[in-house]
Order: sequence, then C-alpha cells, then structure tokens
Amino acid sequence: MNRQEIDALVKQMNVDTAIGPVDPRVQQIVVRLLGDLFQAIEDLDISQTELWKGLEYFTDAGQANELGLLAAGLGLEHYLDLRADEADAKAGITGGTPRTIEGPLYVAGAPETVGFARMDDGSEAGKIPTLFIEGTVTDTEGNLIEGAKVEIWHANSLGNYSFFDKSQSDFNLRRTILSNAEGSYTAQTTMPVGYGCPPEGTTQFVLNKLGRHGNRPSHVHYFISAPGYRKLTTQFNIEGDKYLWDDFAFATRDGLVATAVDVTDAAEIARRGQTEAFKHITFNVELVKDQTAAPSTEVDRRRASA
Ligand code: MBD
Ligand code: FE
Repeated sequence: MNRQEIDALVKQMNVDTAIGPVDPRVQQIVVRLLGDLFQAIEDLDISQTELWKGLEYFTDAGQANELGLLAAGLGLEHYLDLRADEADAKAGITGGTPRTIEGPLYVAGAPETVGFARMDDGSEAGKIPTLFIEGTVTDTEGNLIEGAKVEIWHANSLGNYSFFDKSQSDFNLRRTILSNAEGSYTAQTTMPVGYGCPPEGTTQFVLNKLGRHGNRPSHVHYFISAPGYRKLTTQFNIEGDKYLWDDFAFATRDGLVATAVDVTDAAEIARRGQTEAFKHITFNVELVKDQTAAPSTEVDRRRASA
C-alpha cells in the first residue's frame, strides 16, 4: 500500500466509524501514529511475529513500570527538552539555568524546611563521603529570590533511589528546601553514585539490542519554583564520572556540570559540624520570570507520592 491508501484505510477504520463524541486532538494523534506505523510496517516489511513481540514488549515494560525509564533511555525525554528550548528561543526567552530531564524517579511529598536540610538518614555514614550542596536562587539579573521552593532528589551509594528501593527509609535523599532571606539553600547529604538500569529489566533488554549501556553519571535532580517565575526542572551532573558525557539518558548539558571540591581544612570541617573531610558543590540557580508569551514549563505526568 502507498501512503494515500494507508491514510484512507486508517480513516475508514477509526474516523468514519465514530458513533459518539470525538476528542479531536486524540483522534488527530491516533490517526497520525497509526498511519506512520502502517507505513513503517510497509517500508520495513515488519512481520506479524515482530509486531506481536513489540506489543508484548510494551506489556512487559508497563508491568515493570519501566516506560518512564525507556522514554529517558531512548532519548525521547531529552528530545522534548530540545523542543522546549527551541520554543523558548522562538518566544524570545533567554538566560536562566538550562533545563534537563526529570527522569522517572521523583516522589512528591518530601519534608520541607527553610534554608537548610539534611537529606540522608545517616545509614551510609562511613561508606560514602558527606556532600554539602549550596547555592543561591536568583532571577536572570542576579536579584536574590527568597522563598523559592527547591526540590532535590538523588541516589545513594549504590545508585538507588528511596521509595523505588524499598530498603531505604522514607524520603531518604529527597528534600524540599525553601531559599532563605539571603536567597540561598544548603543541603547536607551523601555523594550520589550514578544509576544503572536494572540489568534484567525491559529497558536494558532493548538497550542491549542496540548495543548500548544503561548508565548515568553521578547527578542530583532539581525542581525549582517561585511565584512569578517559570518552574525549572534540571540536574547537575558531577565532573569526573566516566559517564559524564556518556549518559544513557542524555541529561548532561553545558552549564549543568558541577565540581565536587574536597574540603580538608580543619576550621571549615569544624564550622560545618563535621569530623572528617567532606565534599562541596556550589549549584546556583537562575530562574526566568514568567511572561505571558512563554510556553508553560509545567509537565503533567504520573508521579509517585508518599
Ligand atoms: C535516573 O536516576 C535518572 O535520573 C534517569 C533520567 C533515568 C533513570 C534513573
Ligand atoms: Fe536520577
């Protein structure tokens, strides 16, 4: 069949058959995706067995709750960021900390404090260095923003995230910090270790078919929001990790690479209430003012909450 015949067939089966109210946007997308799929079946001569293997794959990936992970791993989530950047550029929006993907491991409802939070539950003390993360929240002119909501989440020393890893305590390594009167936030936590896809999982299964690894560099996720500003979804990825620029989820971007500095000075160790050397990262965030012409940065997706 040629495309004209395919489109006619799709329309005959899924448009002309309507007997009730139609959601025009859903209809438009379904018709287009079916047409593109039929066309791909033609072009690649996809067999019945191959089609069923594909549908079975989505069944398995959905049952394993790995479709969010798959979207990250295949670059779909990063592609949407590139499109959002393009839309911003077209709307004349410049400046501000770059966005990068949310990933599939956010959990709503983390404990909230002002200015400072300790994020780790102490269970990995001695196993992994302490990390202080510190920064300001400003507008694009450098004016400090008080009361910005800084949501932070990251992995433990095994690359695992609380909630999804039931061996961790509730909200371990997940906190919401409101910037203080000086527009700054400080988190005391532990050094994250890069994530790897479950080796026997559905995402790694398809990555293997593509000859790809499923690893991310060490990183820390952020949502930053403040009244009158565009919500920012971002992360920093940590310098020195072998996957820094070889991230299976393509989240590392210029402007989002952080350096973990070793702090060994005795006075500074004491000032932070520590007894050993620790690591320190500065991550300042610049928010862009909300403007009527700006495309929304709110993304409605199913998220865990605890
Ligand atoms: C992660 O920690 C992550 O950030 C992404 C994007 C995918 C899988 C695990
Ligand atoms: Fe992550």
